[in-house]
Amino acid sequence: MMQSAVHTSRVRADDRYPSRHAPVAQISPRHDAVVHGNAGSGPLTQRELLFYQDNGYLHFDQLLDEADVATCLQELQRLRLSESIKRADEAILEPDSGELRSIFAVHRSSEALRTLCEHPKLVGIARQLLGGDVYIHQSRINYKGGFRGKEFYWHSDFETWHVEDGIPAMRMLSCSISLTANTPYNGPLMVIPGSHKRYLSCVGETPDNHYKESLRRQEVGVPDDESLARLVEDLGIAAPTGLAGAVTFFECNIMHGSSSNITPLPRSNLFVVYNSVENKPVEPFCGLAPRPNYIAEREDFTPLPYPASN
Ligand code: 6CS
Ligand code: FE
Repeated sequence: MMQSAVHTSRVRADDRYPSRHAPVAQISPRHDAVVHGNAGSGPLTQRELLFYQDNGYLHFDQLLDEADVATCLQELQRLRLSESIKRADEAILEPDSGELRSIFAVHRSSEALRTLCEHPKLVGIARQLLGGDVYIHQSRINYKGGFRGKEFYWHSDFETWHVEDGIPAMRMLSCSISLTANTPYNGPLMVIPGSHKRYLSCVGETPDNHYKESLRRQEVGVPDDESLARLVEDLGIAAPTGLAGAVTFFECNIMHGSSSNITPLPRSNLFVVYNSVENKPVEPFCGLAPRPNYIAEREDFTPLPYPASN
């Protein structure tokens, strides 16, 4: 009794998804809608909306033109070879090899990548799923190199965005754009279909400046083994793959991760996180200072233009 009083006292009254407070993990139901718009308000059919509603992701084998994606891959090669980029705060290096792992806020640093992040096909789908105007909460390239590209351990993005960035509700999504082929062998995105309907609270307090560690190798804000086993037993795993130009939209609370890449074939993806303008961040629920703006937007909530003028 005493103990739970101690723990609950640290939970803010406006925190609808407490995590990293209690000494044991908990699985609780989701409180928010999954699809916030409707058929007719965008390019997705009723069938696609229902698939997303049930599974928490939606995959398109060839949504974008090869040419658009090829320009972005060239841009990635340029960024990857630039020493100044590697030294920038936005660049995240692998913990052991020092190889480039991610570059954040690429919609701010690269014209070509910004253009792709604002592509009307992507914005149209994000607007339909999120029910209206959206802005970019985060963008990044994950360069999972060949031979020794490291994994991203299982996590719900929302858990981190809620606890560390202060995003109040599940009204955001990620879009993963394949810049190289994602095959069953080179560490593609894996999702647990349907896991977006359950919220897994995590054990362990958030350390100061957690992002400096977590973006290289995440250890706090990941599910415990028992909860993860339960999810997979109930729901299974899907790993959508595709050539460059394939796109996977996935709900902010879906459990996902990816394995390391020991093939010689790099797996490079551009990730864009769209958030509803009605779901702007408040103070982080962990009580610590917010993460830098290049990881989690909290200054510029200008809605992305749509329909675009092209
Ligand atoms: O902490 C973050 O915001 C990021 N980390 C991971 C492992 N996935 C989502 C997100 O980009
Ligand atoms: Fe993630």
